[in-house]
This record gives sequence, structure tokens and C-alpha cells, in this order.
Amino acid sequence: MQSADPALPGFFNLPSPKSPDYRARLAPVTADDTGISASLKSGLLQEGQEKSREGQAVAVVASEAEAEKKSKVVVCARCHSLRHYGHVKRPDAEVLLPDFDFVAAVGPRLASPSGARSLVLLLADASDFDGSFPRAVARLVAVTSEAHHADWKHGAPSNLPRAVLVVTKLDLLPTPSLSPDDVHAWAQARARAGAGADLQLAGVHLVSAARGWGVRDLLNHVRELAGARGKVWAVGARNVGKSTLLNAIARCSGAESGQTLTEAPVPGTTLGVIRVDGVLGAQAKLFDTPGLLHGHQLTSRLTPEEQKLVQVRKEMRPRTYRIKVSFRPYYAHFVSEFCE
Ligand SMILES: Nc1nc2c(ncn2[C@@H]2O[C@H](COP(=O)(O)OP(=O)(O)O)[C@@H](O)[C@H]2O)c(=O)[nH]1
Ligand SMILES: [Mg+2]
Repeated sequence: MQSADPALPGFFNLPSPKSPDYRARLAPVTADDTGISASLKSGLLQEGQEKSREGQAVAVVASEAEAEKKSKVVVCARCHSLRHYGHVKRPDAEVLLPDFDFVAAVGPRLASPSGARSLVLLLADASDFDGSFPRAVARLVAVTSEAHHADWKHGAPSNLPRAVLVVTKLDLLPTPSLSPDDVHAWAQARARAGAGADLQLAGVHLVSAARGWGVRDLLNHVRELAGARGKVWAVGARNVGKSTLLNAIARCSGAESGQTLTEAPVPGTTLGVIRVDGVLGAQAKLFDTPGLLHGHQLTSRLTPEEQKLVQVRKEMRPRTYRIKVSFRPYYAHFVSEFCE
């Protein structure tokens, strides 16, 4: 906590000093409210029969205003800026925010053989699989499952954490030149290469939250795996599309909570674990999590301006270039390859 700079995280204001009897100066609340008209109390104009039609119109306006107020979502200033302007006001203050460590925060719950069922959605970006697949979390699930499986064989209670691989942003892959079966097999192979061959996946889903591809199938599978009381965590590197996917899942499920997670092409948009209500039923819980730092995600090492330059927004196209021996092509100025 600090009180020096209101723009930096953790800012707080000390309340102004008050005298001990400051409450005594407030007017006492009286039981006698006969002097206040009923219309003023209800906020609606209902005076006299002759004004009844006018009163009805005002009542409709008032109820519409009430409904609009209810449907309006209150968000913090940082989310407001991200939602409406696509950037945070003070990028220099972002480095002061703590990193999210899923293994430390949720690992003990996954390791616990009792309690609610755990399901981890391992999200990887189709346009940068190796730079976004959450290896450490996948490894944790693999090791925990293995340990629980051994306990279960010896008769101990065992609640195996399950993992589902979700490949996001499928719309960015060159569709005519790739078959879904090939992408499916490739994604599974890359996940095993990253987390170890002992990673058991309960399923692989190829989705595009932007286009709504595969979202319903994923929702049905998640409901089935989570059961009535399970806990589901969406985990992945920054910008992999966790919040966008959970919003798409919530829309697909017809959830009426009105809650929308903030989505933005800015790394580290989501700051804490957020429970998404009304998607999986009363007892089961779905959580959005902050993006993990990924050592292989090159975009997380760039400045916001550079990130905008290399951000993939449209479907990728295969290109062929003829390059002379000993020349070196540069991709987006930060990857190069020497031609022999
Ligand atoms: N093309 C495309 N972009 C997506 C998709 N899902 C998310 N994005 C974009 O990826 C960026 C990061 O999304 P966000 O949900 O905030 O990522 P998070 O940090 O993992 O929560 C945003 O600009 C989204 O619009 C998708 O399915 N297709
Ligand atoms: Mg997010």
C-alpha cells in the first residue's frame, strides 16, 4: 500500500480527521414521514387522477432506467480503459503488478485427493502453440494424476485432476491448407513434447471464440467432466484468449449473470482469479485466471508498440520466398534464419 501516487497500484487515501461527536450533527431519522408524498418516496409521479397517464409514462421511463442500471456492468478504471481504448492508462505501473503463479496458487488444491473434482483447461494459441502452452501446469497435472493413481490403486481416496487441451484462435490458421485432424494430432504431439509423454488428456478441442467454432462442444464436454460440483480452471499464457473463450462459453450457455470478462490484446489484462457464474450450474465453478509468464512467448518481451506490429489479427497465409545462400530473412524484425 502507498499514498504517494494515485496512478500507481495500491494507492489509498487516509480518511480526514473527524471530531468524536461528528455523528451528533447529522439530523436524527424520525419515524414520522407523513410530510413526504408517496410519489416522492417511490420516485414516481402519481399525483391526481388527471395526471395518471403522465404518471404511467414516467413509471415506464423509471422502470426502464432501473433495468438499464441493472444491466450496466460496473468495472474498475483499468478495465474501463482496456475495454474502450484498448490500453492501460499507465503502462509503467503494470510492471509493479505481481505475477500469477498457478502452481503455487492452485497446485495444493489439485494435489488434494479429496474434495471437488478439478478440471484444468490448458489453453494454447494456435498461432503460437509452443510460445503459449502452459507446460508447468500441464506437468503439475501429469505428476499429480500419476501420484493419485498410485494411491487409488492402494485403496486411498483419489480425485484425479483432469486436463483438456484447448487450442484457441483456430480462425488464424490457414484453413484450406490444414485439416482439423492434422491440427488435432499436431497439437496433442506438441503438448506431450512440452509436458512429457505421461500427460493424459481427457480431450483436445480446437476452438475459435471469435467465430464461435467448437465452443458448444467444449461447453458440453466441460459440463460432463466437471460433474455437479467440479472446479474448472482456464489456464494459459498471456493473451492466449482465456477471457474471450470464457465469455463465448457464457454466451453459449445462456448465462444471465450479465458478467463480461475484460478481453484486450494487452498482456496481463486479467489480474486475479475470477469466478464465472451461471455457466456450469449451481455447484460447479468455472474460473478465469491471469495469464502465465511464458519463457518462449516472444511477444511478452516486446513493448506495447512492437506487440501491435506483430499481433496476428487475420488468417495466416503460407508464403514462399526464394532466398539466396548465405542470406538471412528477418521475420517481424525479431526472428531470423541463416540460409546455408
Ligand atoms: N482472431 C482471434 N482472436 C482472438 C480469439 N480469442 C481471443 N482473441 C484475441 O486475443 C486477445 C487476447 O484475448 P484475451 O481473452 O484478453 O486473452 P487472455 O489474456 O488469455 O485472457 C484479444 O485481442 C482477443 O480479441 C479468437 O478466437 N480469434
Ligand atoms: Mg484475460
